[in-house]
Amino acid sequence: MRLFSQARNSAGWRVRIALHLKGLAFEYVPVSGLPPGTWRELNPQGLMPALAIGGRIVAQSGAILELLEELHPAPPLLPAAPVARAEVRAFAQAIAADLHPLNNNRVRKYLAGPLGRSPGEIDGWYRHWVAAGLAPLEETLRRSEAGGPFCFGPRPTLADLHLVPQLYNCRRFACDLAPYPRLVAADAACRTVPAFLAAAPERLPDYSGAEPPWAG
Ligand SMILES: N[C@@H](CCC(=O)N[C@@H](CS)C(=O)NCC(=O)O)C(=O)O
Repeated sequence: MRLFSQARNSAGWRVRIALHLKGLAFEYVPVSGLPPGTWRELNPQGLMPALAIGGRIVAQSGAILELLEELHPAPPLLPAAPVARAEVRAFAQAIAADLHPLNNNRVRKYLAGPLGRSPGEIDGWYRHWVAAGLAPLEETLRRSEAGGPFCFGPRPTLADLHLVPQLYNCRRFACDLAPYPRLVAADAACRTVPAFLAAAPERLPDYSGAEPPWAG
C-alpha cells in the first residue's frame, strides 16, 4: 500500500494512525514531491489523502478507514455493539464532515484570496467553527457512559483518530481548548500510544518543523 498525503494533512493523519494501529506496512508518498500534474492524474478528487492498493486509488479518509477496517479487522477501530459503533461514527463524522471542511486550507485560501478577507477575519471564521464543532463533542463525551481515557473507553477508536489531527490544527491556530477538558484528555491519552506517536507529522520526511512536535 502507498499512502499519498502530506505531513500536516489532517485527513491523511487519520489514516496513518489507523495503519500504525493495525500494524500494516505502507509506503508514505509526499504529494508535494510528485511531478506537476501527477497528483490530479492519480486522484481526480485532488484532495489528500489517497491510498494506492491493488493497483487502484481510493480517495477520502473515511472510505480508506472503512476499507482498512474491512480488510484488517484487528485491532478494531470501532466498538462491538451496533449503537456504540454508531456513536463513535457520529463523533468522527462531526469532525470529518461538519468541522474540518469549513476550516481546511482551500477554504481559508478562498476567504483570503477571492473574498479578500483579512487574517483577523479568517482567524475569527476558524475559531467560530471550531467552537461550534468542539463544544457538542465535549458534551457528547461528558454524557457518554463509555468513559476514558480515550474518547469512547479504554481503547482508541475512529473518534480518537479524528480528534488528534483536529486538536493539532486548533493549536496551530491558537484556539482556546480550555472549554474542552475531556477532548484534551483523550488527545493526551493518545500520546501514550506508540501507533499515534509513529503517525505524528514530525516523523515524516516532508515535515517542516514550524510548530512544536506533536509526539514531543
Ligand atoms: N473529506 C476529505 C478531506 C480531504 C481534505 O480536505 N484534505 C485537505 C488537507 S486536510 C487537502 O487535500 N487540501 C489540499 C487543498 O485544499 O488543495 C477526506 O476526509 O479525505
